[in-house]
Amino acid sequence: MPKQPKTTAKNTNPNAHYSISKLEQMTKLPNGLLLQTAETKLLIDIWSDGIVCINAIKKEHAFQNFSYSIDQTPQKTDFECNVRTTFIEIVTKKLIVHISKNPVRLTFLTPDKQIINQDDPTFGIGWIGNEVTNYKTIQDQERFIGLGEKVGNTDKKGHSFVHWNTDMFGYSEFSDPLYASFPFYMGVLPEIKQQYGIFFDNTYKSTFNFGASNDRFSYFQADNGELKYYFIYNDSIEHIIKDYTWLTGRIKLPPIWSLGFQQCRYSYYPDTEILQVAQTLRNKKMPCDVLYLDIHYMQDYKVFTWNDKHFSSPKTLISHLQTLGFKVVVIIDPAVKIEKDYPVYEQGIKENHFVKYPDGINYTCEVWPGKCHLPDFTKPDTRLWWGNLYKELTDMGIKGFWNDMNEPAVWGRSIPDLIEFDYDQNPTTHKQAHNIYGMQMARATDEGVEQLLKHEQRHFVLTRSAFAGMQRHAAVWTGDNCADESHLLLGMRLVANLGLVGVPFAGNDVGGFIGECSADLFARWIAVGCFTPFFRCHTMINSRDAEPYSFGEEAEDIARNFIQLRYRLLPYIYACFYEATQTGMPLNRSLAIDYTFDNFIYTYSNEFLFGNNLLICPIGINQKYEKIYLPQGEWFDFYNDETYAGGREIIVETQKDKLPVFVKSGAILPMQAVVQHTGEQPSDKTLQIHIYKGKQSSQFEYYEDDGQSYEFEKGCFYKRTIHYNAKKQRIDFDAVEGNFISKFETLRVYFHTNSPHILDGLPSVDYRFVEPISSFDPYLKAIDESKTIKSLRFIDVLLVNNFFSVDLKP
Ligand code: MIG
Repeated sequence: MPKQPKTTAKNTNPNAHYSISKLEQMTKLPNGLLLQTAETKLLIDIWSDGIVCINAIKKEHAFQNFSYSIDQTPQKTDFECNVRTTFIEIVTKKLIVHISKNPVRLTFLTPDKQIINQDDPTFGIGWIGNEVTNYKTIQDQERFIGLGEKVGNTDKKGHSFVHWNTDMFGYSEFSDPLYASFPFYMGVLPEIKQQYGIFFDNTYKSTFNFGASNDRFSYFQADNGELKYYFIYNDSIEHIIKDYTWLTGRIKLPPIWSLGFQQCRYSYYPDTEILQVAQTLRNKKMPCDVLYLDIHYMQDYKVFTWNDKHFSSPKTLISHLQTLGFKVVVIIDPAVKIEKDYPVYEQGIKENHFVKYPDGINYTCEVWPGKCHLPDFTKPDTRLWWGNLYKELTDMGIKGFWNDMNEPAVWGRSIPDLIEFDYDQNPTTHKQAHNIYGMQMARATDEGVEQLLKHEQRHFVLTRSAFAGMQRHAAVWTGDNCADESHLLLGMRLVANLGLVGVPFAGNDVGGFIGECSADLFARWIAVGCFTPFFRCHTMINSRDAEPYSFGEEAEDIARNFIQLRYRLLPYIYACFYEATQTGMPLNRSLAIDYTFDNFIYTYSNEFLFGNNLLICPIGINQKYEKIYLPQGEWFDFYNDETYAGGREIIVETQKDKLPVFVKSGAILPMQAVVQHTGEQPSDKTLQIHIYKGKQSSQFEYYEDDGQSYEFEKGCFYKRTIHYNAKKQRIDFDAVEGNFISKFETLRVYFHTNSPHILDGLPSVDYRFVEPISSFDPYLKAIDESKTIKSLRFIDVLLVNNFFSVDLKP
């Protein structure tokens, strides 16, 4: 049972901290309880069996009842409310909320009375002026994971983080805050093998302290606003992520072209330069789907304009690139240049779209175009207006938009706090609107473009700034990183952390934005980037060329290998994205999701699973040997099928052209032939299914559709579960659901096993996932057999829609 809380005397000093005190009044509500003390009100709202919303405010305030993040309404939930002499107990099917009366403190328990989370008995929820904090007891051995775009290791214990979206050019391993805020974390309790999630729904500047500079408590705190949080309890991290993304929304199925390789720089111009990049990629057979136009395509950096000197006919350019199989993504920043007769400016003034000082004067800042006004994306009319401005661009055939600088970032880096925002008819200041600004810009873009494309063609939005729930609207990249090894590694931690907070579509600038990559580092970065959901090379103005063919022959071969691998893996990747739309599960899975209570994974924060089946161990190129960790289970070396028992560290030799990747035994990995872009039909219409022998049966949900329209909403998809039956050594293909016709006609099942003799009699090939590096250099060694799978057995069958089985025994 919870510890008996101490009582705190109310302090009469108005500058002092005070905590919620003794319960004075209690009202039962259909969904929970309203508790009142002398100074405060506390609402307990049951959202489902495992989700409870707690909201504490000062008595003189009213509950705001508004959130940009939440995308759900409470579910009708049965619960009991037992009122005892010293405490109240709310009991749902999954959870007990124990509320002591004097003072009012909360403890969350499992149905069998194990404490999962508990207010600090002395301080609980308290205020200093308007600043509000919830102090929590740190449980034995407790770990803290989540918070999204935050540096550091997976376990954030002993550290403190701030949420205040910041343009952090050239951040370091220790920088905080960065561009995006996700006030959601999960507590892991190894002692009792339990876990919970807390989403603090407050957009003011907030701090999360997991026992930094004190040995007494953890806390979350905001400068102002409500102490409103959702407590989520479930039986695994995976299910908590599912619940959290049920609350705050999940990604939409992206257009498949956005899952291909993307090439960017600051900036390609004029038009002939970007055409040349396109042509070179095609000539060199380096698959690519997307090219970017950064700020130099605009006239004087004015949004929604074109520089006609450098881009005399954008429409022709876009369709030319289209015929080469490229999509174009253009950048759009929030700030609007103050310039007479510039239509966006004139309309903005006339229709009142810009944020203002309290005296009604438009706020003026300075960014790329010079003096600018900022649209108020927290105002519904302004979002509509902004969304429509994309019309000229969508009319040209552009379906991808990149929202940068939306923290918002302005020269001088400190927007005065008194600037006013609509906040969807809850007028407020910059203090409350700052963190939500980027997400609302991305939302305006997303909703506008979707309207313009009439919900016929899927589109893509990329944002730098974000807040919880942003995943409904856009993908995110982690801003201005540096071309050094530490950034390659820390980038992977950022992407995995984003995955923990419901943002599966994320990536880093491959090759690093600032500075110049060595050829070896670039080659390694492409290999790692191939296993991130958003896969784009980008580099800063005034830096050397950074296309995958710009680093010499060897790096080019390695880059081609991994970009090709990306395309071969598309059937797997697309199915993983589909899963993300259904469950919120990320593509880059922190090992804390599946191996929550394995202490070792917390010292290997760079490693992650790509989808459910591939273990990626990002290592640099500077050391000759590196230590990696294989979690429990059995693992196949991706390149040569050597098998390893997991639950231990192993030492690997660093090889330029081999990123350590392992496949989980029992894995089902659908793949296809290489294409140069996703719009190209594979010449070989074979769906390749790689099965990795395991002791346990497994399954994979295969998903396919046209990759670009919304017809799937009307049943035009092709979905089937593939089962690997370990005992019978058989794979079963369930009957197809949906009425899309697969682009594959035949099926080849590859069976990976460390005891090949069991398959004697089956045809076999020497199989490679990556090609040998060409011997352009007479000193280079001949073909390296360590990247060949010898005599890989396979079975060919016709792909049919009904249930069928493939026997893996000859
Ligand atoms: O202050 O548009 O993070 O990706 O290339 C720089 C120019 C503004 C910052 C983005 C970067 C982009 C650059 N932008």
